[in-house]
Amino acid sequence: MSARETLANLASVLMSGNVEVIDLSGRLGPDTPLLKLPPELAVDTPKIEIHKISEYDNSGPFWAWNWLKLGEHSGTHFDAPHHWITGKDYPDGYTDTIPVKNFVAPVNVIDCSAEVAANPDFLLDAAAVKAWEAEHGEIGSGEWVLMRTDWDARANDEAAYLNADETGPHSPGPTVDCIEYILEKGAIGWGTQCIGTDAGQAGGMEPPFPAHNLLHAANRYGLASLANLSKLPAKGAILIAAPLKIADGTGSPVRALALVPKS
Ligand code: 23J
Ligand code: MN
Repeated sequence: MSARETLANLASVLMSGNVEVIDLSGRLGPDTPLLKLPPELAVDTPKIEIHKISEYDNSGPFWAWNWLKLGEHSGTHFDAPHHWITGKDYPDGYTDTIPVKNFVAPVNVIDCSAEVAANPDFLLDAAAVKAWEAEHGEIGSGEWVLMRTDWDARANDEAAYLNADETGPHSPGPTVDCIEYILEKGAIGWGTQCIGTDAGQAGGMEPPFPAHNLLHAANRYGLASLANLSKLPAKGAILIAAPLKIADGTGSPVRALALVPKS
């Protein structure tokens, strides 16, 4: 089938509803959970603010609009390579220089929700990814790999979302060998449903924060605070996640979408 016919078929299945558009983003506002770094670092991303400019009033009789204050790494967001020191030298590693074709790609969804319900510190390792591939098929070059944990159920409660105690945050993520393995397979990026792409305890891994360290060293991308991964098949969906074209940006909130065949 020609590319033209394929796209015409996509248009018709979209219009018929036989391919659904699933919203993978959480709501972005003052109550969106934000990363808290250890206190010795002293600075965090600022709280999100939404300020009204006008709403059909003396400041603008016919129009409503707001201005925003927010960090790049707020809510459901994209991590660009320049975010991490290991990815600092890629000219195409900023939100405004990444090739746009990388914002649309097939997606593999690895369901870890049962493991995470039993253990919030659950780590997905390379052996588990290989076992998943044996069941569902290989991860292809240029594809996303997402870790489904259903952690988005906690997103309306920052304390539950961060899940921190005196030993630090407790949330699931990848092992070092997991990220090494998906990079070997040519994955375009790695995404999770937690505050960042790394596990809560990843600061103690070697290297620290392996998802950030290794993905961005390889000029690959991250997605964090994804929602609704329970609505995606293991394979067969297309992910659309485009960061704002922030000048020299290191990341951006995204409206992440998935095209999913209706079952
Ligand atoms: C800055 C420092 C450490 C981390 C992060 C940001 C993120 O998770 C992020 O949003 O990229 S772990
Ligand atoms: Mn980030």
